[in-house]
Amino acid sequence: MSKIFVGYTVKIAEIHIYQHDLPVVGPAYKMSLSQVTKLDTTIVEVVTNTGISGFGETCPVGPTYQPAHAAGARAAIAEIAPHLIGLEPLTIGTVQRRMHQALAGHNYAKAALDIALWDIAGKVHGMRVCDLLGGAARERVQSYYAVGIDEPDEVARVVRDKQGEGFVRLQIKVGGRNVAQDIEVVRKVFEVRDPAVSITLDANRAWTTRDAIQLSMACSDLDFVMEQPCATYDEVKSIKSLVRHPIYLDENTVDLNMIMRSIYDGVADGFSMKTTRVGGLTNMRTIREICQATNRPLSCDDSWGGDIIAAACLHIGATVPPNLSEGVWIADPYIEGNYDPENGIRLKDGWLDVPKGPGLGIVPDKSLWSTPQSFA
Ligand code: 0XW
Ligand code: MG
Repeated sequence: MSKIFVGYTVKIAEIHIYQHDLPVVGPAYKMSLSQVTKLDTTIVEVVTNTGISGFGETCPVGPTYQPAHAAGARAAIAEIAPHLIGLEPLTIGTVQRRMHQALAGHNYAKAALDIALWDIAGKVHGMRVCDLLGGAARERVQSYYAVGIDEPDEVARVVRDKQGEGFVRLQIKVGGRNVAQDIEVVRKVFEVRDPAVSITLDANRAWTTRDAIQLSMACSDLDFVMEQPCATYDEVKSIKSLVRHPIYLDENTVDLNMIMRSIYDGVADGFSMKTTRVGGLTNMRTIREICQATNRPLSCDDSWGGDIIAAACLHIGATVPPNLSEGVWIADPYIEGNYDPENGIRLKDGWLDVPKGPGLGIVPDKSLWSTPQSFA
């Protein structure tokens, strides 16, 4: 039985589901197969009988980045929520099992609830989520900037600007056009890039195996990582021995099974890991351990979202051993404002400070969000 202080059993009393719009500041955010101008985020609040509430968030970057969409997240959470009322939020495994009994799949929706449970646990114990997850390896974690699809000169300009701001890693979006144009972009990028800055090319599934092999051969003198070059795991596996560059998987890594398989097949040299895709912080903690045991670098990201998901990614990201950390991506440079004006997660010179408060360390202004759909 989970108790706080004087023998009080913590129980889930209410669950609220909020919606909020996060417009992209400036031009559309462009990836190989999609572009977005406004994102629809979902926030859950899990209220306990103690007065302590936990928050979670999930925000697919549009409906085609992965098999996930904003209305789907809310529908899935609404399906699960009634089954969780009365459970003890500190027994996260028990709540997880009940979630799986209530609904198969939909990890990206369950993730928001899982994050809220960790927030509650932190607040109940007076500890930060990163410390509950094993302890922060450092108090400042590098982020990375994703440079959208554009013309070679414009991509090179952004690379110059962002490395000047202090980013130590840049992700360049490629794919969705003739591979000769991608090769031109890559060459331009390496004309201006500071050798201390690491470069990843993210095709977001768009290259054919032919494109990936051609680009890798044409740029064999340049040091970059290729992220999610092709659509399916089998395609990526088929090019692994033919390309000259390390491969990180992103969209293909939907669960722990796939992650382990990609390591033991020798396909994944590392991961661009999305917290909501894999079901939240509980599974991210396991993935961190798998990556540590097999020496695979990983980033702790999500596809989009505000302070709550950013804080969740930062807390788990802070626990990754620095030699294996590829940083924490957050949407801060592309969105305006914070849910928590004081403790909200903001980039400083390409780096992120781990929040100091209990739980996720975010005290959101709920008045920013829609009227919730509530369960009690
Ligand atoms: C750069 N990200 C982490 C954020 C975008 O939404 C997509 C993503 C990726 O690596 O694919
Ligand atoms: Mg990616």
